[in-house]
Amino acid sequence: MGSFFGRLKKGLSRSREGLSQMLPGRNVEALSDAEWMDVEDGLIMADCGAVLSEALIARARKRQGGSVEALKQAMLAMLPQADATAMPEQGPFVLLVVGVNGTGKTTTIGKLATMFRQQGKSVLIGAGDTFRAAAVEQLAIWVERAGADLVRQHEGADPAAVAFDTVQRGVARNYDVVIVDTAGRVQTDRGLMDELAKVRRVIAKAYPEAPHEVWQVVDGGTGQNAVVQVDRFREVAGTTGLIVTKLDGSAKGGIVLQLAHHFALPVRYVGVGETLEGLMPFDAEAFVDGLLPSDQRENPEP
Ligand SMILES: Nc1nc2c(ncn2[C@@H]2O[C@H](COP(=O)(O)OP(=O)(O)OP(=O)(O)O)[C@@H](O)[C@H]2O)c(=O)[nH]1
Ligand SMILES: [Mg+2]
Repeated sequence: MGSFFGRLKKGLSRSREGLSQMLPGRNVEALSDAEWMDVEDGLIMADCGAVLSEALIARARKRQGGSVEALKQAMLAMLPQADATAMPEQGPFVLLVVGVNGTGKTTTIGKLATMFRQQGKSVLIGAGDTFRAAAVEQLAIWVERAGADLVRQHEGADPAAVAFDTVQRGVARNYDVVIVDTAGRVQTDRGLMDELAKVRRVIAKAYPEAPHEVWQVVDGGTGQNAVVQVDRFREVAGTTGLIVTKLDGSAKGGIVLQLAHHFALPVRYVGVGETLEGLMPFDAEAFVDGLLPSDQRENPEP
């Protein structure tokens, strides 16, 4: 756990350093108008977006002792509470994973499969990215390592058919968890977005309760475009939760706040690395702490 927070903190260091210059320090009781304006600029630079940044400042200023602590509380209040993912009492939990190209879908599925296996659950994965043989191979490696099972078809097969097969088999063989991978697609590609809608429809034909969740994987370094991506995927695929990856890189963490707030979607997990340990359940408090400069006296940085 320690290393996770370390990596998250390190990943968010750019945003934090930017904000540090704007924020006079966590102990300052009340900031001046000019200081608050600087803070607002800092939030915008950290990818929080102009509208949310203004709202955060307004909320923080309303709170007693309108300080960095008040800003933190305002941020926390804006993050929807993510309850633990509800597992169905009977039948498999079916998860569809969607998103733009290269955001980390397949890697994240590998990590999730491992996590579910470690919890003692049986896991079936569908290789719904049939565009490239390499995509299936990449998934197959993760699946084998996790000790999960894979449903695959030939290259170029209909992704909806793969999804249908996977869910049908998952139900028939009583798996605990079924996860369907999909090819990356840009939200402006009409044909591919229609295809995704079809994948979703067909999953429900195989098992009317499914999918229980549709998680969209977003690259934390995407910036404002992430808002457009989530907007369109939600419309087409019915996104129910978000996974924000690559927060160990040059991502500016404000996008997490912005997405969670704008769409009222829970952030389920965050990715902070390419390896297995690089996926962790989202912890709002740890995240906000990573984003904001810490109080140097109480909590010195290593
Ligand atoms: N640093 C870092 N890299 C990540 C993270 N998650 C995924 N990656 C890397 O991002 C790259 C793309 O990951 P994939 O899992 O193939 O992404 P994808 O969404 O399945 O890609 P397509 O199927 O091509 O759309 C790989 O090199 C991953 O190792 C993360 O949290 N941090
Ligand atoms: Mg992939």
